Amino acid sequence: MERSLVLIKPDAMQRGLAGTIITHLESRGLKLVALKMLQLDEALAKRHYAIHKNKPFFDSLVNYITSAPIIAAVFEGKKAVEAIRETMGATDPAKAKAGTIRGDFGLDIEHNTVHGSDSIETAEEEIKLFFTKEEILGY
Ligand code: IDP
Ligand code: MG
Repeated sequence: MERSLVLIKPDAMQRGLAGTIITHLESRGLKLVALKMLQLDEALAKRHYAIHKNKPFFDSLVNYITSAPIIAAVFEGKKAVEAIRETMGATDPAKAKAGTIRGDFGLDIEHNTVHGSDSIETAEEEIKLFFTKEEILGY
């Protein structure tokens, strides 16, 4: 079964949206198979967002994602990667459809509430950054 990494970002944690976001994803039929709360250090933030290291927003993004605790989760399901991206909505909340997580709760293109892996390959790499095999549970 396909898996994807979800991060509930600092802006969502600070506004008490963690439960709402998890419920939203569970309601889509996605199964929660791993979960932890942590505050990213700079090294892990830079690894997670390595693909963006040459972007003008990279330093600001690392600053933001390390600014408060986050929740990291693995969701499993049919076409989980695509289903989560669809449920999250577009990167820029101003362009995200109503009813999507970012469309309803995102503040701006940086503080956009939630992260979801963008492909099956990326998901596998990202999950490994946050979870050991033993932390991913079957039920
Ligand atoms: P995604 O999260 O929808 O996959 P990416 O392009 O991979 O979007 O960007 C990663 C994260 O970087 C975004 O979720 C957002 O927090 C931040 N970001 C993306 N584009 C911008 C920008 O133009 N300005 C500031 N932050 C950005
Ligand atoms: Mg991305």
